Amino acid sequence: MPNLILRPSWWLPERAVTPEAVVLNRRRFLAQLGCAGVVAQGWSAMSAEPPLSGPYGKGYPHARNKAFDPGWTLTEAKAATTYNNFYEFTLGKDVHRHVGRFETAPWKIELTGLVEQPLTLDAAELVDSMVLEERVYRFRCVEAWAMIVPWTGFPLNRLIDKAKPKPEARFVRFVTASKPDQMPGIRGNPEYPWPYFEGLRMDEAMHPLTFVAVGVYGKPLPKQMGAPVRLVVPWKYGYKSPKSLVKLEFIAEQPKTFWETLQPREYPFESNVDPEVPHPRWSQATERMIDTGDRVKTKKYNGYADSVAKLYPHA
Ligand SMILES: Nc1nc2c(c(=O)[nH]1)N[C@H]1C(S)=C(S)[C@@H](COP(=O)(O)O)O[C@H]1N2
Ligand SMILES: [Mo]
Repeated sequence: MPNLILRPSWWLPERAVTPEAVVLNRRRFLAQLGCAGVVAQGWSAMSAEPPLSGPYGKGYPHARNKAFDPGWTLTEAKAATTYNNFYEFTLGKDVHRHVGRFETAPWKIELTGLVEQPLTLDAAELVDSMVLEERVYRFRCVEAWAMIVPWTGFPLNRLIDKAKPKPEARFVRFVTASKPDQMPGIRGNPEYPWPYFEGLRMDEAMHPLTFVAVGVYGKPLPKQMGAPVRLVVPWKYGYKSPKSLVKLEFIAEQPKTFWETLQPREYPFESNVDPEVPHPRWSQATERMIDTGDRVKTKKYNGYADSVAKLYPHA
């Protein structure tokens, strides 16, 4: 029954289907009992630390931008790099175990469509050409989990400016990598409309919060988090932050998105974080921090209302 197969993992609220929080808390409990050594070994055995090689490793860590450093406690790097969504590899959270064959260099990114200056950029050259900064953002998945991570990168508007969009360009369509030989989830789930694709309004794409991440936790992005180049749109649900980008297409009409194609009622184009608008199958009023298991209140626009509410005057 295709409808069943097409159900995303968040068909159930993820807290109901994953024992992750319990596992993490149990580890802390064991550590308090004096089993810290065993615990640490467990962590390193599961380690997802990427090797610091390749063309994306220069200059780390980059200076943190004080304007985006509210002093929040960061999510543990181990949790953020081992609990991921990247369906091209697996529908499970252990993406880091499935990315071994994924080659992220060389890598091309194309800017095309309604622009004065169509461009095809080498990702390593692009990263080298940009002034990189670190920003601490909250990140909220529609599955009601959240994290606070330091991304390294640059505002998307600096990349868009290079292509000089025409006035008719009202939307940006983002297309991500499709490498079936390297991404086992693509062949494993042929019902999905690969490649993964997303979209933003032009004013959302140009907003200074909208960020192109090339690193996290002071290192180049690990493959499972979307190497070499991904989007981060902190006031929208996580699926609006496509990973491993290969194309930005400037267009006049609102594009369809990957999840909207599958479940339009559940994953509409705009998808701003809103505690008062429940997902059709669960509440969005609270969220679970992926490292501590703490449950906290969800904030409108994921806490970024002061910056972005003006984009949505009719909301
Ligand atoms: N290409 C691609 N990008 C993607 C996804 C995906 O499956 N494929 N999942 C999205 C979802 S649902 C979330 S919550 C975030 C997860 O980002 P993280 O694993 O770095 O936390 O990536 C988003 N970007
Ligand atoms: Mo998500």
